[in-house]
Parts: sequence; C-alpha cells; structure tokens
Amino acid sequence: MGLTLTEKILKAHLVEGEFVKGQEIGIKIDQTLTQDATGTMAYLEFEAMGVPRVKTERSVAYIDHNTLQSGFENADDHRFISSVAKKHGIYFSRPGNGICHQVHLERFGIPGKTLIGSDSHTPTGGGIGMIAIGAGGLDVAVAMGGGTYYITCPKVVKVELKGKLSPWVAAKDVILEVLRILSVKGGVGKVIEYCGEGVKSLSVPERATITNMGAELGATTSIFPSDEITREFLKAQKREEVWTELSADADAVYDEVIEIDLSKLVPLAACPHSPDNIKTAEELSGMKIDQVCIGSCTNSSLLDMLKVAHILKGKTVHPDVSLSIAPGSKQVLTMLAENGALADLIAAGARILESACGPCIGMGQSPNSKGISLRTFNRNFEGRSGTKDGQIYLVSPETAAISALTGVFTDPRTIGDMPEFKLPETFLINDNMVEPPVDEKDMDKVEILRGPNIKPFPQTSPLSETIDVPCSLKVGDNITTDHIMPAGAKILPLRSNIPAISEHCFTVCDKDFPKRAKELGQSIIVGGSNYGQGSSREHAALAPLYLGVKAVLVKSFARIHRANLINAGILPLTFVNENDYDNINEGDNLEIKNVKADVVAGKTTLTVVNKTKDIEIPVLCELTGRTKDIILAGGLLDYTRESLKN
Ligand code: MIC
Ligand code: SF4
Repeated sequence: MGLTLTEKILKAHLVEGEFVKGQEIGIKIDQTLTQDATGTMAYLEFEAMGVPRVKTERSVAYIDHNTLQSGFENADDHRFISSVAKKHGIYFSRPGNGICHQVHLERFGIPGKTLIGSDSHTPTGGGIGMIAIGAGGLDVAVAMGGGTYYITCPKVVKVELKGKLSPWVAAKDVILEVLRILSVKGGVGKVIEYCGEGVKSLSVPERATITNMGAELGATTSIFPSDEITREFLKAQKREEVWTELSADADAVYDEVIEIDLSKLVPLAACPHSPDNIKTAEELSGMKIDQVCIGSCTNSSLLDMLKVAHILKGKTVHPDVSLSIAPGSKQVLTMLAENGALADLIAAGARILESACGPCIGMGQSPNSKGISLRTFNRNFEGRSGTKDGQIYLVSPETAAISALTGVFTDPRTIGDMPEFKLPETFLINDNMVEPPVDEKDMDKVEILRGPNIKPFPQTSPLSETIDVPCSLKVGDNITTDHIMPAGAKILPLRSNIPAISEHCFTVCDKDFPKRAKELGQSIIVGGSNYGQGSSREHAALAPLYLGVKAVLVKSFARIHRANLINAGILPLTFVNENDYDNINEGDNLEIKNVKADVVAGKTTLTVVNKTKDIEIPVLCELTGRTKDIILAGGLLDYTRESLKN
C-alpha cells in the first residue's frame, strides 16, 4: 500500500511511538521558528532548561508582531531575544526583515524537513513540502533543546485539485472554499494534503496562502508536494540545492477525499466573525466599506503585491476608504521599490506599513466604530482588529484592491482582462537583516539583556490529591485564544510579564474574571466545543495558570491549546455527555476526588461532583504516558527539568 506525503515525512522523523492514527507519536524536529510575541516566553523557558546551544539544524527568531513600540517593553523584548539568540545558536531576523512565515518560506524552509514554530501559522512551510506545525512556546523550547515533539498521529485528508483558477480568482478563494466545506473544526486531528493536476497551476506563494490558512481549519498542518514549481521558487531564492522532489505514492490511501475544481471557484469572503462564515463576493457586492488592509502572513508575497499594484496603478483610493498595505518581507518591499510597483501603490493613496504583522494582530489600523474592513488576513474573530464592533471580512488581495477603489464590496471579476503575473526568475537576495549566532566558544561573552518588564515563568505545582474548587467562568462554543488572552497594541507588550497580562485574561467575555479568579484562589473553567481555537499563544494557558485555574472542562478542545494547557500543568477534561454542560453554572462548587491517584492509575473517566447541584458528571481525562507525567509534575518545564536530571 502506498504512502501519503505526510506519512513519508512523519515516518522518516519518527522517534517514538507507533505510526497508528489517533495515537501519540514523537517526531524529530529539524527546524524551529519563534516570533516576538511568543518568543520571549519561549526563550525564558529555553534558558530555564539549561541547554547551552540549540540542537536543531536551524532555529530562527523573528521580530514581527510587537513592532509598534509605544513604550519600552517591546524594544526590551527585542533586545532580549536578540541576545539570547546570539548566545544560544539561533539566527535572529531583525525587526523590518519581515513576517516570520513569509521570510522562513523565502530563506530557510526546506522540502521534507520538519519545522515547529511558536505561531499557529507555521504550516505556511507546507507550501514547499515541509511538515510545519504550530506549537506552544514551551514545545518549541524543548525542540530547540533537542527534545522530541509529540503529536497525535494524524488522519490525512486528500484535497484533489482539478483544473485551473479563472482570472481574478485567487489562492485565498481556494482556502476559503476548503473552510466552507470543512469549517473551523473540520481539520482537527488531520493533515490536509493537496494533490491532483490543479497543483501544477499554483505557484509556491499561492500554495503557501492555502497551507497558511489551513490553521483556521484546526488542522495539524497542510502540505503540498515538492515539484518543479517548488524547485523554480527555491532556485529563484538561490537555494536550489535544498530542493528534493516529494509527493505521495500514486496508490496512497487517504482517510477522506475532497475534490475541488479550481475552474469552478468564484471570489469568496469570510464574513464576521469566523473564517468559515463564507459568502461569495458577488452576494456581498455593493456593500459600502470603510477600510481595506492588505498584508499578513497569508497574502503579502511579491505576487500578491504585484497584483494589487496592477489594480491600483493610475487610480485613487475611494475617498471614504482607508487602504493600508504591509508587504510581507524586506525582500518583497525592496523588489516592489525597485520595479516601480511601490510608487504605484503610494500614488494611489495606499498607506504603506512596515513589513510586519501590523493590523492583523491589532497593532494599529483598528477600523472606525462599526467599520466594515476588508482584509487579506486569516482571522476575523470579534474584537481582534481592536474595534469591538468592527466588521471584518477576509478576502483575496484582488477583491481587497478593487473594493478599495470603488468604496463598495466588489467582485474582482468585474475588473476586465487579467494579465499573466509571473514570479521573477531570481529574487533579490540580501540577508543582511539576519544575524547569525556567535560561535559556541564565544557564547559566554554574550550578555543577556533583560528589561524590567521581563518576568519569570509563573509558579507551578504538581497535581494535587483532590481538586475541590468553584467554577470561576462558564463560556460557550468556539472560544478563541483571542477571547482567553486578547492581543492588540495595549496588551501585547505584556507578553513577557504573566502577572500583568493576566489582568486581561478573558476580559472580552467577562471583565471581572481576573479579579474573581484571584479572589477564589483556585478554580475550574467550563466551556463548549472547539475551546481555544486560533493562536498558539501559550499565554492563554499561562494566564489561567497564574490565576489559579486547575482544570478546564469543555465539550472539545482545539489541538494547540489543549497541548498548552497540559504544558502549563492544567488538567484538560471533556464531558462524556455533552448535555452535562447544562449541569454546571458559574459559581458551582466542583470536586474531583482522588484525581491524582486516578491519573496515576491511568483512569480515563473521572467523576466531577457538582456539590452545589448534587449531580455527578462523568468526564474524560485522556492522557498518555507522557502527558500524564507532565500533568503530575505540574507542567512541561518541571517534567523536562526532571528528565534532564535523569
Ligand atoms: C495570531 O495570528 O493570532 C498570532 C498572534 O500570530 C498568534 C501567536 C501569538 O498569539 O503570539 C498565532 O497565530 O499563534
Ligand atoms: Fe502575524 Fe497575523 Fe500571521 Fe499571526 S496571522 S503571524 S499576527 S500576520
């Protein structure tokens, strides 16, 4: 029986467990990446592990999220990360060099390698045939130290692409179509593998748009084969030597198959407030808009920018619309400057932003009250833009650019003929904004620069004999990490300071939660399905840890967040009967007797007694040997320290 591409790469990296779907496997990690909003914590954790130099083939630290320096905090974090990187063997991509995923694809990614990154859009690397997975900072720290990375051995979904996209229909519309079919929960426990003759019609940046936004499916990752088109891209990046041909066997067996005829796709949009709330651009056409933002790790490649420049050339942005554009990397921005396209963007009235995440993470450019904003980004969760009642629509750069001119939602197929947009034969290569680490012999000479806002990892404690605590918060379905630990320009500078950032935990849902949780001392959070979807930020587990949350009991979890809870030593529990969700109210006293003994004994069904209502609720506590030991130890940091001692 033939193998899928996912199986081939995972099997070649398997170091622990058996390759049985649904079971935990350990894989060797070749490369890691971090960004600054998760990076400071990841490097504090790396330091705490006491490993002198990274053991990966390549580790890169990027500065791209917290670039709005409205106080000393972000700049201090940048200096800290730069000094840690220099000392411990990590390449440092300076602020201004671009968004981590865009730059990693251009300069560092290698087909067939494994990559984990402390950012949920790390699967962008799947665009060149990598197994690239988003993870919590602590998992990345462990992988940098040479530790194994654990995932549930995934199911593999084949997305068979047929035909070719029609003019002005984009890669973004492909992933929006997949989101329409599968929903934001549809990818959980799965890798999405793209195959079929349609693959040949998609360039690497287009493939990367699709794998990037596969994160919104909740998928473990997404991957394209590495073929002639991949080779040409790497050659144009002067990295042809890292190319290898990779694809699934012809007789590979998949767990699920989806067929998409590219020629039948039309321009789409994800409507507020979920990436799977899909309508066609035609249905929305004519709706007045206030803002357009083009950029983010999903759609900021040179190809995207050239299309936008073509549409804007010689025109003026509609007077009622603010258009901002952030090219994804220094390479993209420089090439736009050199070929004149940047001048076309500026002349049309675009507000050019630095090559960074910017508005995607709420770092500026929040829309006006109730403002309708078209964005080429990947997430439109409520409040993420910084404007609580902002209405965010996720669209292709083509739809965004034409709508910026007309002032209303516009189907780009109305533009007229589309010229052929081609990638250059060679990109402009200048890695002067990537600083290599010092030699190992000189590492002791590097001083670590720690600002006053950088506080240590919060206090952890081993699992207690019994958990007997109140429910401090009850929330509904599809809670995102932006609800649990909001981002944005005001809160992001606190990413290195868990006590301070905890004051904002869950305030989007309930402004009194942090105070209440602290007063209660210890508590349990109760939630619905797909709890913790979205970002990889471990702060969504570390802030609850700091606030005394001992367990989270929900209908189902999103993958990365569940792993982050375990890493923080917080017990992840799910209802055996989802109806029992109705049997708990905020303030109820909940008891899990002898929880420690039961976890040690490997019991997977525990009983939560709602003492207030006198009801017994069966819950699942599915921990494997390793995750069980992590929970017992009080988190991954304690567990890793223990295992390094042995
Ligand atoms: C995001 O898009 O939400 C982020 C900001 O890139 C996060 C990481 C973070 O919260 O720092 C992600 O996607 O993992
Ligand atoms: Fe940055 Fe947005 Fe991409 Fe997250 S999704 S890495 S915030 S550009």
